[in-house]
Amino acid sequence: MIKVRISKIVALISIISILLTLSIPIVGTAVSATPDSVLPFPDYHTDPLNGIFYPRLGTPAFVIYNEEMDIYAKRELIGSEPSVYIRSLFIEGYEYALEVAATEDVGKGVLKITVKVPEGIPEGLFNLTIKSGATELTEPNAVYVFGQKYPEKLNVIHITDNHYGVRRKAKLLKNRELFRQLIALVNGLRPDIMVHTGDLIDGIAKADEEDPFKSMYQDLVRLRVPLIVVQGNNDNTAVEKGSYFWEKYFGPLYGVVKFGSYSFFLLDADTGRVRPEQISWLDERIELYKDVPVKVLMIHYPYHTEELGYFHKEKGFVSVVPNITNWLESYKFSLVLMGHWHVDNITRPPQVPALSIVSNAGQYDDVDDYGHYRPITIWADGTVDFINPAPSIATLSVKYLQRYDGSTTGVSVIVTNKGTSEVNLILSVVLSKYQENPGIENAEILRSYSHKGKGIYELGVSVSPGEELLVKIYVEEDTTAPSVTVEPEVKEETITLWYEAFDEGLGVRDVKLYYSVDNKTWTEISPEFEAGYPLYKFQAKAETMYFKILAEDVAGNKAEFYGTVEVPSLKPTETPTPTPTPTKPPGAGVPISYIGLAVVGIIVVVAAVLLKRR
Ligand SMILES: [Ca+2]
Repeated sequence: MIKVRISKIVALISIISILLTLSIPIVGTAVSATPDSVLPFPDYHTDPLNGIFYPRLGTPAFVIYNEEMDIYAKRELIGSEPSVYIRSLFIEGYEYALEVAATEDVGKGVLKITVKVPEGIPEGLFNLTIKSGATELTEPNAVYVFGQKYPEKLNVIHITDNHYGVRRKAKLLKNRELFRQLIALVNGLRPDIMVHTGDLIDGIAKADEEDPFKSMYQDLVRLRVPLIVVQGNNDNTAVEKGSYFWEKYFGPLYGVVKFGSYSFFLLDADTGRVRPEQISWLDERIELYKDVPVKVLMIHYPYHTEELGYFHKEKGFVSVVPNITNWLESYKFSLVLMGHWHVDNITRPPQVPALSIVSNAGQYDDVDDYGHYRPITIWADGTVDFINPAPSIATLSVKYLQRYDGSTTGVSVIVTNKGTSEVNLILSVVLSKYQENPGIENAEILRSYSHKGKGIYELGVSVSPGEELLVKIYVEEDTTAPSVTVEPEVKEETITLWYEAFDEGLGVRDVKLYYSVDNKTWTEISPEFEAGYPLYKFQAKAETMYFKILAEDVAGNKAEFYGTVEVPSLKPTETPTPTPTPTKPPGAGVPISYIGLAVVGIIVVVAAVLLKRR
């Protein structure tokens, strides 16, 4: 891992130094060192992952034909006259060029590129690409094209408090699974925008804990709907430790997204500390857009009850809540969206100056309290309709059993509707190959394209009340059994088997785990649920314990895997004994072809774990 990182950094440095050596002049009018006071984002503390400061994955641009759009990129990465494109795998033409109208150095290492959106680009969500010489910068899901005009209303889904994590902790892994299902459902329902009010990530423990941000980014790239997001106090744990992963992966800490009749102001509530600089910054933008009919404030902390402000040397704690309520009153905000409380809470005028909605959490809070999302309609005149209480994926859910990223020949999806009305969903799939007429069950193909050999599909699925559908799409019959990686965790005499199952074709349907003392008699392990996540645990009764995993894919292909765990506390003497090679019990009748490799893999994993523990 370290080697990879160093080589990437070296590569980036060399690209940058080559660009500097060439010292190609920046095109356009050079208005150097006069920072534009109304940039839509504040100063960054670190470089954005893709060299683009704005628009971003979390603060996209919404555009119509013949309109100008400002793009802000890292000046030193753009060596020659830039060209700008928007691209989407899910739109037939794939790539569309935008016309560069002007470039301008706005200071602090930022280059502004003004582009015009030509007519005829299909409506939809695109990646934004800046090309300049050999450099290509791409920010995913950063541009949404509405077409001829902005819509009369926005269908929005509000999600908040997902507490996503990747560490081996039941709650984090459950929350990750729930978030992935929420992304799939939002894509399925296809609103105009997904808005998120923070705690995307659960609090991190160490300054270099970048993995949850990186993994979240990879999940957000799968969105087929533009996302506007502001950080919460848990996301802020990274900032507290000096790591600006939020800026690197998602967007600025606060900012504004404005288009047509709509404006969204993002207030970073930190952990309740809001500096006066941020208030002045937002003051200026709100005043600038005072004539925009619809104003929405997005903030993690409910401003109407929580204390927000900063400490002043002489004055002590200074609250910024009066500033917020003054904005809502004076500029006639239509809506305030919030999270943090993990409950639904609706407060209306005259109790508060603007309709204030706190939505229930996306994370796992209890057996019947998880995976919430709230559909909201915002009209161009400022009227707001919403569903209350916030629905949950316990009622309507979309669960992909397979990666749908172009790495497999098939994908299956379980769609469940426990509600009272029929629901129509759009499911996106990328397969490793394209076929005009792939195998398909329980869905119809709405659109399909071939891109560089991959198969791009959008499926229409209708699911009746009380129905559960297994949707399948495949370009090859699935004849390969799943594979499993296992890492046993030994704590005293309790063994937890952490596993991950993969499949080449349609996806894994079922996994069963067993243990044995003698490698002959097997006991199935019933999962213990912690925060809704199944943990497979058993008690060791001997120094060497055996485990077995049976995995089955959606096509019915089965595989068995075996392994051993050494339990140091049950060792009779200090003399080390050799680990017996795990063997398949005789007479199980499983084809050898798919056992051999897996067993070797598990031995390696177990050995590695044992070595690490010493
Ligand atoms: Ca398979």
